[in-house]
Amino acid sequence: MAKRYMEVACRKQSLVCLAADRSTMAGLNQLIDEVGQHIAALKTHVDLIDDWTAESWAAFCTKAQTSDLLIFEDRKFADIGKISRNQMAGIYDIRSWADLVTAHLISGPDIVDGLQAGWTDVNRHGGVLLLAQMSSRGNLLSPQYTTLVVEKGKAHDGVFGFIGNGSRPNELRDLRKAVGEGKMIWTPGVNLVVGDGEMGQRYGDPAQAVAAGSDCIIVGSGIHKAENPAQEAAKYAAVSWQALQMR
Ligand code: 5BU
Repeated sequence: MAKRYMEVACRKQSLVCLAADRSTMAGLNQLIDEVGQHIAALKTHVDLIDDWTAESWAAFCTKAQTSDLLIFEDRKFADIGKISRNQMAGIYDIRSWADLVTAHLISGPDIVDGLQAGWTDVNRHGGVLLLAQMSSRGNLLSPQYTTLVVEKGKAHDGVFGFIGNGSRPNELRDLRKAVGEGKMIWTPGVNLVVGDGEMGQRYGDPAQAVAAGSDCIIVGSGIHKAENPAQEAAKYAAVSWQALQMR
């Protein structure tokens, strides 16, 4: 999964994953049409769409694949293994279209086996990103918890990387030290305008995040709320690519 992502990133010269947090199918489709060429992955929250249908979602996923994008459902699974496996199915059938998903390790390592079994059930492969840190203020992922998540995640083939806190480069640097070079770090909480965001979100500088060891900057409102999303996405792509080359 890491290799697939880096191949796309190199083709597009962009380490940007777009957090496509729009609530209508039309809004989502428009966003991909506008910024698809500047981003390497597409992050979704399938359960926040008002007019979701299986057919419109399938068409949207085809559009994403045609735009050379990995599809990442940020579901933050957290239940026991067998339930997580079943949650990969259900009405949204995440296992059939998502290339990667996020999970907490709070319930123990079997959650990763459950998610991998979900993909196996439909003869697909996917990758899990474990939440080692979060970007929101006051979150309960303590340094000790982070250490344990990294320890368990590094030892599991089904985990290709971790979520690190993009709003705090120092935390990211520590995370990179603990992770080593074998797995990826993807980072939400980045914006060209650094500081506090809505409802406890915090933003750090995308170039600093990449310099500190991030392999992918996850950008939401910085792109989808911009007056000119394509122009903004191109900016984030350039900044991320330049920072990667410096690193
Ligand atoms: P923003 O608009 O750039 O703030 O969007 C950030 C996205 O990243 C949003 O979809 C969140 O669900 C997601 N996110 C986050 O902000 N912080 C985290 O720690 C994790 C995910 Br994990």
